[in-house]
Amino acid sequence: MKKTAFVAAIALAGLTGMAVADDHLAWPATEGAYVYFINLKDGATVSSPVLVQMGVNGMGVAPAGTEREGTGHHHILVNRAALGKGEDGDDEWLYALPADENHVHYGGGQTEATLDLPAGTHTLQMVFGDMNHVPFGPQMVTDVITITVK
Ligand SMILES: [Cu+2]
Repeated sequence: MKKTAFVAAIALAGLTGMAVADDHLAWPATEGAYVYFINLKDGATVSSPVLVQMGVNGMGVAPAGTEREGTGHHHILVNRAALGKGEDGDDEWLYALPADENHVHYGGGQTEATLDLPAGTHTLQMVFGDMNHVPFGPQMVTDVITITVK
């Protein structure tokens, strides 16, 4: 869907040094908005199921599919690298996030959830996405944190 246009936009941005256009998003992220883990810190030791409270400042939370500018929904990337070039070479920032054990969607508009994780260390990263599950961009993700499940 509109993939050619995205690729062209990237190529143009690369040539001009300008930011990639937002037209792959339903609407752009609100300037100054950000997401954050409310209750988890990098290096924390926790027990499973792991409670995750997800905060967003400057934008609203709405269920997936809700056409309301200035809103989006939370995702957690579990045990995967930060978004970038995917295995197929595509820019992962431009496409809807997959839904699997490494990409958990909170499309109901949840701001709190639990993750069942085995004992050991795990990485988590919050990603805020638009109504179509497309990440809003580097501004709307947290740092990757590492937690230890005891
Ligand atoms: Cu989603």
